[in-house]
Amino acid sequence: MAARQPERPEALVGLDVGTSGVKAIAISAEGEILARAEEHYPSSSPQPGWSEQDPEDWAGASERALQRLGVRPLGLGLSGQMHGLVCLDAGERVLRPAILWNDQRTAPQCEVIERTVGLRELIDLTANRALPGFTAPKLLWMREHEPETYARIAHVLLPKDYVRLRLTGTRATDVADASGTLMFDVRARRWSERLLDALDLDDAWLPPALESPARSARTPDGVPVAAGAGDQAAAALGVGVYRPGPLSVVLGTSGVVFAALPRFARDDEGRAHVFCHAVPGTWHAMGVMLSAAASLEWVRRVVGPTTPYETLLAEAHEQPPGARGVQFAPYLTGERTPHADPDARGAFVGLSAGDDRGALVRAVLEGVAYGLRDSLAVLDALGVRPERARISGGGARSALWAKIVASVLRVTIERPAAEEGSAFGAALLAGVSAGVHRDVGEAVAACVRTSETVEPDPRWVQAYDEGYERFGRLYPALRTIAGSAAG
Ligand code: XUL
Repeated sequence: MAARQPERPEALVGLDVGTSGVKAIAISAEGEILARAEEHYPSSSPQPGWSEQDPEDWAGASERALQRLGVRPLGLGLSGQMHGLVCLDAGERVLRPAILWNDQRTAPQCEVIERTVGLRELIDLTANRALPGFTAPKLLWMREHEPETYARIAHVLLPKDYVRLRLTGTRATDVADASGTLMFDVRARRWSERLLDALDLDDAWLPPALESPARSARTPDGVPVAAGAGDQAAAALGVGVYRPGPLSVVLGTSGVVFAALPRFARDDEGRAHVFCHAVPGTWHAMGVMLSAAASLEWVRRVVGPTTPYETLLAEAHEQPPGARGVQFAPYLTGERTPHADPDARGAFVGLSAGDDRGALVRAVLEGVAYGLRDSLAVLDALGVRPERARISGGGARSALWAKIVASVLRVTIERPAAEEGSAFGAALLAGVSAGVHRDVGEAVAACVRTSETVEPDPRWVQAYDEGYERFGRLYPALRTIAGSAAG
């Protein structure tokens, strides 16, 4: 007699469609991680500053990762890289490679948008200013540079929403992800007809925008699929930031400082992103730097491509705070918060003959932390004054980096027990959508735990206050030598 297959366990499943790959996790109703699977895919940069991916790669990788989990999903939640433009024709076929969040080609279109609509009016309508990573400027770029393809657009989707379409046949998005398109009235939580009219974009292209825990569709097997969230809102839920309290700090490819707001608020100059949060009826603000862990990856590639990260970080640990005066401007791929400048470029300054690899790596870790403090300063203008932060993202695994960030931001850092960030947040939304949890607050209370805290080092805080003051002079100085360092 054939041996009976063991029953596959029931689980809540979260899927994060990221930039380097997809991550799928399966958790129990109490937040225990039952299974995880990752699948990777390439990006391409057909011209300097461009960043594209094939949406079919996301769909294939998602299907494989979900399969590999080996569970019976009670619910599925989606999260993903934000702002990416996926264009489909009337037969729901992909028209061109997706243009991603870190693509910098649309600076001229952003200027046109802010001139046509008016900066104040734009911030009134969308709560944000036009930034090259956002979705609407990419549509304007296509209209100008690829008019034939543009003429065939019938549907516009965000990255994770294309995966939803492939898994369920349903076109839908959520209000948190829609907030990053620049076509969304963030205060009213719906597409902005006035903005779409002003830019002459067709509202028929856009899918319904649902609150994040709402049920958007079912898979052919009947599994309910939550609307989900952009990766930053999902990462915040995944570390328990669902209402005002601790910040969410992410040290991923990009670096993020994120705060749940007590009520809708916006920055009059649009320096902070103000988006809908993944908790119905609430908002959040965040600052986004484009190269956080990406800066560490870069310096490793340059100074020690075969050296393990642990070795480089140990060498950086040998350095005093302030890296003996070496400073790093982390603008390798332009910047968003607070400089909104796709042409900004990175630099090392203050080098001495005695400086070694450890000094360079330490300066990179510190330069990224100063960039995060710039974002925190922007949130401060909205009344955000946190004492604690929850940290996630690949860079958060470094104890040294966590301590530098705690000391530069002057906050106590709490490390979540589960490192999965966005995928974990997506699984919590799956729990609400499947009726396992009543609401997001209950899902967070049942599932999110912290494992350790990292306090600011009092001996480092002063060095970093001084270092931050000098860091503030770096970007304006680099601008004065535009064409070389500042691009
Ligand atoms: C958020 C943003 C990035 C991407 C990266 O505004 O652009 O965090 O979502 O995945």
